[in-house]
Amino acid sequence: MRNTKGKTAIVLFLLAILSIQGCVYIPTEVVEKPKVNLALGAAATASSVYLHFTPDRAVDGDKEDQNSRWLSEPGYPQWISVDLGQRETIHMVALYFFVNEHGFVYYNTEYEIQYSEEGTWKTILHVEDNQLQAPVHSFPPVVAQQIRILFHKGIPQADLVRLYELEIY
Ligand SMILES: [Ca+2]
Repeated sequence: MRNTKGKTAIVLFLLAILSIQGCVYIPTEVVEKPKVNLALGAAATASSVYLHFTPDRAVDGDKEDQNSRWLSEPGYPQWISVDLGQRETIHMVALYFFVNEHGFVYYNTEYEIQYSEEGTWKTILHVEDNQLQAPVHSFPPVVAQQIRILFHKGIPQADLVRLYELEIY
């Protein structure tokens, strides 16, 4: 009888430890798991570069510093391409267009999200009427290593591409 009580006490004690660990551990592991931005720090190239605003500045994770953006030369089309280093399954692209100190957004209205397959660019999504500073585009999963955004048009003030950041999920 005393042994049974002792075993019960030990089991309850272990359950208590497990439940405490569960309370502490599970929320950090399961809840709010951050999404992995595959473009972050990836190799980026572009159709053109204005001044020192190179395309790597659009994959550095900074969406606020005015120096942390890619600028193309004026005129369209323009593109930015990212090499993910290996084939990845992607289903989402987020863009962050430049906002000046007065809150004016220099956004592009028409662009294509593309991936490279056997040396050919294929279009995943053709966006024609964007009006957002930070559009997020979801699409059926695609397996790819090279992703490109091909810009066709912007608002009149966006005579060149001004892109703070490109994220790929
Ligand atoms: Ca940036």
